[in-house]
Amino acid sequence: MAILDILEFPDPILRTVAKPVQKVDDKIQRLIDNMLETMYEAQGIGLAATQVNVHRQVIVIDLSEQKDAPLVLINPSFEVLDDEAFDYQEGCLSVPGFFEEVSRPAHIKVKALGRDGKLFELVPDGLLAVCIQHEIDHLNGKLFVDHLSALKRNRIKQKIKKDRR
Ligand code: GNR
Ligand code: NI
Repeated sequence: MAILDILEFPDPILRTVAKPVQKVDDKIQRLIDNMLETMYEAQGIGLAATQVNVHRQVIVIDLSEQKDAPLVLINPSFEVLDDEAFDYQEGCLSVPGFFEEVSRPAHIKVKALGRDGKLFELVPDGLLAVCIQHEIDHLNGKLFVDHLSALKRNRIKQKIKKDRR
């Protein structure tokens, strides 16, 4: 397995829209293993392929304490079940060091393929619903900072640029 480099905001590559996976083959299995290793090493609770510069619809998540319950979503889609919102202080491995409250639909129904290539459905709530929406945003070239005001987003961009100097 391998640790992959994680792209960081405001890298324009993070704006790439991922394509669906056509076949859950050995190459995708290797990508999943490498994404899981990268996510665990970075101590994240989720990772989208976009963040490691692979523009296919693959997400890994693990919310467990023991880091022994990986969830893999390939070609994910979701529908919003009601109009309740859930506010959560979000962070992102591609925007390191910044945490801001984002409001998202609280209740969703998710469809995806697992790493076995089989379609499954999930009705997550709480942090899992937040995390799945955060990761699907990545596959669409979107970041949590896009949900903030332009003022907040630009402040984060300037701070990151300043810190890199
Ligand atoms: O590790 C992560 N923590 C997190 C916290 C609140 C909301 C979303 C997340 S996902 C993030 C890992 C990441 O950047 N995934 O894309
Ligand atoms: Ni993220």
